[in-house]
Amino acid sequence: MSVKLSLQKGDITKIAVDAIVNAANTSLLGGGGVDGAIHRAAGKVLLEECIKIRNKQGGCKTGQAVYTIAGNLPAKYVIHTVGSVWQNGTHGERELLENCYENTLKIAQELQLKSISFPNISTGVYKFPKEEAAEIALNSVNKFVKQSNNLILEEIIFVCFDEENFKIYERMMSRIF
Ligand code: AR6
Repeated sequence: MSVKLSLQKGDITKIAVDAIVNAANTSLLGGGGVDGAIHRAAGKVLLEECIKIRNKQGGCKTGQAVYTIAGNLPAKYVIHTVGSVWQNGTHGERELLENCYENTLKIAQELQLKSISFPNISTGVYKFPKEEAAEIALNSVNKFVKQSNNLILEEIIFVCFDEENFKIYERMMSRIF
């Protein structure tokens, strides 16, 4: 079965999928942006689960991913990944952002998830240029899907909160896929 890739504008906390992805930070203790919105909507169980992971492995490195249950969210799981902070592009920012998508999708496969939604990781507080971040997101997902035998995922949704990202994704998705 081939995977369906789609685009939505809005709030990722409202989407009922097997997993939503959180653009977290290395502390896993929550923050602003989409991270704050996810923690607020999920309730305190999310922070408690993140603290358990912190106690076990000391947070989450940039480009890596971990998962928790999703508390009050309509999703079943939250996969927390830490995007790269944009500096000037010479600090491995692109590769690290690519790793976020790849490592998140690996977890989704391990959990045998059928649907997942991604926010535009790193394009808020972390200031990654939006065009480049979108290209990396779409190319990484495309590469993962093409390389996987026995892909369990059936639907991947890119969720754009701001109009600028939405327009970029709209244009790029028709070109890449
Ligand atoms: N649903 C979907 N996307 C959203 C939502 C939402 N409810 N709210 C914001 N966005 P950011 P980053 C979009 O700053 O750049 C946090 O404090 C937003 O428009 O959330 O990876 C963490 O704790 C933007 O396009 O994440 C970290 O410290 C995108 O989400 C740091 O920010 C990402 O913006 C991570 O920075």
